[in-house]
Amino acid sequence: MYSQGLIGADGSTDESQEVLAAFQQRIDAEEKIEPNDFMPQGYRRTLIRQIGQHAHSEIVGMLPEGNWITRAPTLKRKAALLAKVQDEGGHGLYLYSAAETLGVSREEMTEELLAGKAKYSSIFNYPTLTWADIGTIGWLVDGAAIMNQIPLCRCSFGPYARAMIRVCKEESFHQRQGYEIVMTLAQGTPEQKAMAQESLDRWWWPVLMMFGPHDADSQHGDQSMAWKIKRFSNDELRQKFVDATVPQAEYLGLTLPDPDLKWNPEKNGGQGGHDFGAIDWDEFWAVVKGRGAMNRQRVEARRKAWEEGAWVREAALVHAQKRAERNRLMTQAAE
Ligand code: BYC
Repeated sequence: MYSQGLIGADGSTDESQEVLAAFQQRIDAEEKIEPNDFMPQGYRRTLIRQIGQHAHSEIVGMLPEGNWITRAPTLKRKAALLAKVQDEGGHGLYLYSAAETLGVSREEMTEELLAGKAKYSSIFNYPTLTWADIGTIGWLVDGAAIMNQIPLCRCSFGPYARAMIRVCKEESFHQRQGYEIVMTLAQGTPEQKAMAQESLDRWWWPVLMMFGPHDADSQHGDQSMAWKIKRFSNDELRQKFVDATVPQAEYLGLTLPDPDLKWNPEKNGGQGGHDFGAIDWDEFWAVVKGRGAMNRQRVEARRKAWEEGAWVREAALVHAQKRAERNRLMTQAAE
């Protein structure tokens, strides 16, 4: 078993240049790296950090939307929201399983989260104040997640890439149900349209922060790109997201809260793209470091679930041991 020191550690690695070059050749040849294959320690640590944080994000991400299940306006909306939140739980489980293939246990990852050492996405530290927030989260938060996760389907590490294929299919349903909620509100009464706009005003900038710091400040970006864990940089994905979302907002008749947003035909190597305003990185880092509106409640909710679920984990373990023992005795008797 690998030690807890693996989690959250940087991508530095101390294999020889020859070993690293041979591994890089496999990566450059687009071969998938599987759990039992050789991999540099830094590659393993980077994956444990990213997949573990991704798993935590999915599970913590159930909380802001779960908050609205009992208050959904119709039975149809409630059923869709319930299914979406359950999907997020499933995503967390695939991702914890993918991380476990790298030699870290779910207990270790959870303890790191509860100790405040492992991160989860900054976006889930904002509160869901109105029903419109449920639409906005589906449209924009899941929309940003898809932009980030489609390239992860081509991640060099096999189990992560395969998990992402199903996750992305489900995220696509989530994005559409969110967009449809916002569209209903935007085409509804003036009060409903105002609720949709107010929600968009609050979520737009935090959603842009989801993609992580600018490339110049991205600590892991270059190495993760070289190892083909990430296929696009943080800024590239953020730009693609803005360009995809502007026409969606126009179609809804809503205004993105950025006076500096404008089409720039020179951008993206002459293909054109949107210029947009400056992101408040002080807010981002404050939220990442635990000072967001909901950080304390989110971690407390996870701690409570972890402690109250201890008996389930113990019971499952004893049950598995009993079954293994029964199978052993039956095999012995048959011999
Ligand atoms: N929030 O060197 P960088 C979902 C950290 S779930 C918090 O660029 P990297 C959904 C970063 O971890 C969405 N921290 O890092 C679920 C690093 O700190 P550490 C979750 C962030 O890894 C339910 C430091 O900043 N998606 O969509 O190369 C309902 C420097 O950053 C954030 C994933 O996890 C952030 N936003 O790139 C609805 C996708 N951004 O670790 C929806 C997988 C950066 O050294 N992850 N940091 O302490 C990734 O693609 C990459 O990890 C990131 C960051 C693009 C997020």
